[in-house]
Amino acid sequence: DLIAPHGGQLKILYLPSADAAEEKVRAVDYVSWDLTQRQLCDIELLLNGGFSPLEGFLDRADYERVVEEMRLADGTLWPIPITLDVTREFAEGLAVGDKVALRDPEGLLIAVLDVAEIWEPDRRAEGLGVFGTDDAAHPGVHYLFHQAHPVCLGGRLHGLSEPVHYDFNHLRMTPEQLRERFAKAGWRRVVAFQTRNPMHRAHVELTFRAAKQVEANLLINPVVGMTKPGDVDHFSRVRCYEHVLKKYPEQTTMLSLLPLAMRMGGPREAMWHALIRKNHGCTHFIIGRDHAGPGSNSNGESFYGPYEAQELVERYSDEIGIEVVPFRMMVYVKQRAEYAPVTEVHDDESVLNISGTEFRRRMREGLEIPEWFGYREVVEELRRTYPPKSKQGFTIFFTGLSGSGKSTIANAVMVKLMELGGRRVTLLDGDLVRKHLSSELGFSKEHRDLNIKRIGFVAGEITKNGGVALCAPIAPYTETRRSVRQMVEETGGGFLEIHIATPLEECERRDRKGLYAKARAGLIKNFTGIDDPYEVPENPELRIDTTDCTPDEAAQQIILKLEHTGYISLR
Ligand code: PPS
Repeated sequence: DLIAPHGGQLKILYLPSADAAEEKVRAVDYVSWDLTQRQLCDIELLLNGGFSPLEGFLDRADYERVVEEMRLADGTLWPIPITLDVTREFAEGLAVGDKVALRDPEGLLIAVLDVAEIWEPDRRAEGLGVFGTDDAAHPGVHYLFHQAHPVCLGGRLHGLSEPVHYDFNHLRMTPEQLRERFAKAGWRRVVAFQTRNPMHRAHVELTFRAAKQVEANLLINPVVGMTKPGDVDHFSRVRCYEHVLKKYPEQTTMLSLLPLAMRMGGPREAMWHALIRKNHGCTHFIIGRDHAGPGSNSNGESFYGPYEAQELVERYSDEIGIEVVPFRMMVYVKQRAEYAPVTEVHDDESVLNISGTEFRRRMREGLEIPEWFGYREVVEELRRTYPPKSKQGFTIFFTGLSGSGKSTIANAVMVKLMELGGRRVTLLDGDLVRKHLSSELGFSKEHRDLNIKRIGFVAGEITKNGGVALCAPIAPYTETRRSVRQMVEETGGGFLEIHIATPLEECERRDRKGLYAKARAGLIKNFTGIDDPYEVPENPELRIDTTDCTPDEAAQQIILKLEHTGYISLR
């Protein structure tokens, strides 16, 4: 017999197919709510029994007791509030007793909610109760204060269709499916390992030891719903887990993905994780150092102690029904050439460790990752996702007056990059853009901004896909240039602003296109530098005055800058 779910019974909330078909027809007349990304994760685990014994989104009485005492109104242990938050406008059109059609972003009808209560949560009290803080540096608190909607709908759920996934479907198992797999495999004791990070040798050592210690089989159960902002994307991680799975003795270990939206709630979240794994048929749950840790608060201190999660869950060990396997941090002991819990290292031994920050730095700079730290296949997989700077895309954004030499230099840089090879380069010269992207625009402030933002969008796409975008518009406004920088940097690629600082007198003396003469004569209005402003960049990556330097020299300076910053390697 497998372990009983939390509350005794697996609460699967899907309607039988005939009822579901009828309800789908009736639901045409219900008001619809488009589920947010977090709600979509929550509802998947509500409907498939992952959150048993919950039968819907919490009402106020449940919510308040969960926040204050970690219990539902009926006394059942439950650490994290699962609520359906909606906008005030949406709630105003509703009454208790109404039905709401809950849809995914594509409009697919996932479930119907019987509205039993419409109420307003106290987000500060929730932060303090659930996370122990109202500091918005905590990602869970930040979500409550800045992303969550102000009104909650409590009530029972009736599931109609499973949330759709297109990725790794063979690895996504519901509590029912996992329980079936365990039963078939004859696994009676299963220890679950929760993770939101790529797994390296230390993780494999830890899980392997945990499984041996409690004489259980192992379930690697990574979260693929929502994790901490900035984490490695789940696509890359799952490919890593698939490599890691092969490191365990055959038939001992399974991999299943959990569509959970994490709150980074430390101790309470650890308790939640344990209950969810119990619902999935696991008998044991590993809690290591800083479980579901949210990082540091506004004063740079940890929100929770490194083993606070273990302590909390152990306090409730009688009640939670799944056994916790606490683990100290694993470190590599040089003399023994193996991993050990930090508490088992002798005074005369030295340990090796690479922090997450150091690991990311090495990846970024294309440096070596030692064999003792990471499996070769995993490191290679991560290198595909995080190529070194010399393989990442970047944007060079030239700005300067008309006739300052932007296009000429951009062209020279393009040719030099092509000479080096290995990079795809796109030139978004001012005139080219005005011909192909912005032909309907003039030179008002609004039109110039629109023009620059279009350039920024295209440059961002090119950069994201590993290419080089060379932009050469006048871009006279600081604020607009800043927003382009942001657009490009958000893609993870590089951004270099280069001010071609040739003075107005020199540009006007050259007057290649004869435009300055026309502007002076009043034939062209709002000409930059004459009767329209140019805001000089304060901190460009490079400033070049072409009065006494040739385009070739200017381009050479830029190439050297790229080499210094690591985006190209001249060998
Ligand atoms: S902006 O402000 O960044 O949107 O300008 P941009 O797209 O770079 O276009 C500048 C080119 O358009 C020609 N031109 C003018 N420039 C400035 N002000 C006015 N009123 C104007 N009218 C036409 C000019 O040739 C600019 O080309 P470059 O290559 O900069 O000399």
